[in-house]
Amino acid sequence: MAGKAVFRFSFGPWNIHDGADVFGPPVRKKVERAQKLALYKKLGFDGIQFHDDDVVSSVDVPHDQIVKEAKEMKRLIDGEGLIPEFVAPRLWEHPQTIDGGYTANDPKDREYALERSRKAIDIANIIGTRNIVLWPAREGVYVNESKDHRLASERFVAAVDMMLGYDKNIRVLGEMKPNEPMDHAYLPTTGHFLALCYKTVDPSRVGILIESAHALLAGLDPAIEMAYAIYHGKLWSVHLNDQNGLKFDEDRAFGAVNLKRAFDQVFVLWENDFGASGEFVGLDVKALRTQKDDVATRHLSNSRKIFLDLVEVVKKVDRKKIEQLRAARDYEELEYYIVSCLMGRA
Ligand code: XUL
Ligand code: MN
Repeated sequence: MAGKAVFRFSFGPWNIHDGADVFGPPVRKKVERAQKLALYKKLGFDGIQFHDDDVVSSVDVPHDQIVKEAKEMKRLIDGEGLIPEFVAPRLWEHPQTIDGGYTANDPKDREYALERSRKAIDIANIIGTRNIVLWPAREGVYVNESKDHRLASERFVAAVDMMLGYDKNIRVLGEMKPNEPMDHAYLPTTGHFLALCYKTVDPSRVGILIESAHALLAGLDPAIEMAYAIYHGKLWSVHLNDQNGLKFDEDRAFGAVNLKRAFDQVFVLWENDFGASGEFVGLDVKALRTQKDDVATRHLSNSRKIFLDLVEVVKKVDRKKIEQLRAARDYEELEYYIVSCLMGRA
C-alpha cells in the first residue's frame, strides 16, 4: 500500500573521511568530531549511525569512562538535533578480533566479542537507540578447514541470543556482505541472516540492514533483496550506495554507476512505505580520494539528491501502464518505458 513512505536520511561519521586507503596516506585534513556533527543538518541529514568507538574514544577502558563519554556524545547530538539510528560493535580492528569475534577459535577472543557487544548495547541505551547493527566483518574464513562451520553457525546464534537476553528492548540488525575482508564470510547474504533470525530466542527483535553494494558483491539485486526482507517485515534499515562490478566494496554515490538499479531500489522502498515506522534511509558512501577538502561531502549530498530526484520519477511512473505491459508480457516495452522515464522522456 504505497503513499506512506517517509524518507529521512542518515549516515555515519566514517562517511566523512581523510581519503587514506590501503595504498596511500590521508589526502585531506582530518575533520574533527564537532565539525562532522555540525555538517549533518546542513547536508540534509537527520539521523546519525555509530560504531561503538565512534561514540566513545575507546571501549577498552573502565565502564564509568564509557558511560561518561557516551553521555557527552548524547549531549552533542541532542544539541545538533540529530537522531541516533544505531550502534555497531566494531569487531574487526582489535588484536582480539583477528580471527573473528563470535566465531573465533580462541574462547578468550569469543568472550571479548561478547563483552564488546554488551558494551555496544550499554552505549546504545545511553545515546537513545534500540538498534544494534552487526556487520560481522571477520566472521568467516580464508582457509576453509580453519573453522568448524556448523559450530560457527551455532556460536553466531548464541551471540545474538546473548544480546537479546542482555537487554529485552534492543533489536539486532544483520548487515551481510559476502567477502572483504574475509574470503568467505559466514552468513554472506540477507537470506542467510533471515534464516538465523528465526533460530533466535526472539525473532521479532532480529532483522536486516541491506547495503546495495553488499548485495551486488554477492551477485544479487539490491531491490529484490530489499523486497524479500520487507516481505518478512524485517527491512529495518538500508545502506544505499553503488558498485561497479564484482571487486572491492566501492561505496560509490547512490545511483552514480547504474541509475536504473537505483530507481528499482527507490521504487521498492516507495511502494512498500519504507520509513513509515521510523526507518532511516542510510547512505554508506565514500568520498573519492581525488576530492579536495572543501568538496569532500559531495558524495553524501549528491546521493541524497539523486535519491529524492528518483522519488519524483517513481511517483510519476504510470502504474496502469506497468500493469498492462506485465499482462501483455511485453517486458521489452516495459524496460523501454522505465528507461524513458529515467531520461525524462516519458
Ligand atoms: C562495511 C560496512 C560497514 C558497516 C557498519 O562494508 O558497510 O561500514 O556499514 O559497520
Ligand atoms: Mn554499510
